[in-house]
Amino acid sequence: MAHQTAIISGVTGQDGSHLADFLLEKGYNVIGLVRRTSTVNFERIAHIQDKITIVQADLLDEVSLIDVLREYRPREVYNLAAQSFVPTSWKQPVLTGEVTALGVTRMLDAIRIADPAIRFYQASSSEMFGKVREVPQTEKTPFYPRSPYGVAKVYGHWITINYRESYNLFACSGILFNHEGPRRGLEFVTRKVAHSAAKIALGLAKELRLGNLEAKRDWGYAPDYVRAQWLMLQQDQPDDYVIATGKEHSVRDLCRIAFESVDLDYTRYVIENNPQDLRPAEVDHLLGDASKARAKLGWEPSVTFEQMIQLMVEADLAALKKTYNLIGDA
Ligand code: NAP
Ligand code: F7E
Repeated sequence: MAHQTAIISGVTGQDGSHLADFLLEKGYNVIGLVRRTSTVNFERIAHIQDKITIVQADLLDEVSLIDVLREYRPREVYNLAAQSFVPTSWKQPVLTGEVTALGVTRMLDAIRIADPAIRFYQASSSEMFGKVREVPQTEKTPFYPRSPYGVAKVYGHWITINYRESYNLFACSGILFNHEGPRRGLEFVTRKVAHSAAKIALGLAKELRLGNLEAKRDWGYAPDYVRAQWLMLQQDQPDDYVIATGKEHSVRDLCRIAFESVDLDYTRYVIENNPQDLRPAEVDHLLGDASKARAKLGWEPSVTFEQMIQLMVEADLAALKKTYNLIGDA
């Protein structure tokens, strides 16, 4: 496996940066695609910037994808790029569709044109289950997306299957439930809570405004989930897999655990049902069944929800102390 080439779209994102770490460890030559921005946003890949090749390409521009595939001739392409924040998908539904839905077709067409032997991973999402039709959700559960993001991901999922069946591509779709860690964007609820708990513990903030505290998610640890992405592309046959922990927690549980980790009572700081953080249509409850991935990929999660939240709060405490030049414990 030494010196295989892999291309990652979305390498500046949470998963892209973890996948780049993982593939470098495996000896891959890693090519990371970045879209052009007026200022660089390489925070998550700063530690590996000299070990990977960064190339400009955009999911909105198919020629840029074809060119990069022709130039670097990868064995594997991981399509992690997306407009991935659910609330933004109501504010920018067309942009979300262009990137998160049609972007998948552009990448699949680029592969078909440049080299149909390339193995392809599509980042599908538990948001496709939305208003769930059964509990827990498996690869066979019907979809009922509840946001423009979820709808776009359903399109990306089915176009991946369609290109596999139409053109015999080695195309896999990973239906990943929420996964988090210290590199999670600040707007997602686990990081928002971890970061605020750390700020309040350090006396840098007084309150935390949130939306619906009763929503439940099956939250896992991002480095575990990128391992599953890689495993899917190492199989003899392309297939689709649910990746989840099989355990659910509410946003309220998340708050309690995060604040308890800094010896605080969340009820004194959290303001719930903040109108700006409520969604036009909510996904109340997601719980995944990853039996197929466990059996066929030998995949298992390695970090519990409680461990992950503590780890995230600790990482934010350390970063904030450094930023504000604070010394001593919180
Ligand atoms: P993320 O942190 O939001 O990263 C998204 C990445 O996509 C960023 O690198 C972003 O670049 C890039 N991107 C956005 N628009 C682009 C465009 N037009 N062309 C090229 N790149 C573009 O997301 P993540 O949490 O790592 O998730 C990775 C993938 O898995 C996404 O497809 C997401 O929808 C999906 N997913 C995530 C989860 C989860 O819980 N994390 C669960 C299921 C599925 P910039 O840095 O320039 O913005
Ligand atoms: O919300 C509730 C919110 O934004 C989780 C993306 O990676 O995972 C992610 O999507 C829950 C929702 O993630 C706040 O209403 C309450 O019920 O962290 P989130 P998400 O929408 O589940 C899926 C699998 C993806 O594919 C997506 O790309 O938490 N919630 N109060 C809040 N959420 C946010 N963001 N902020 C709040 O203040």
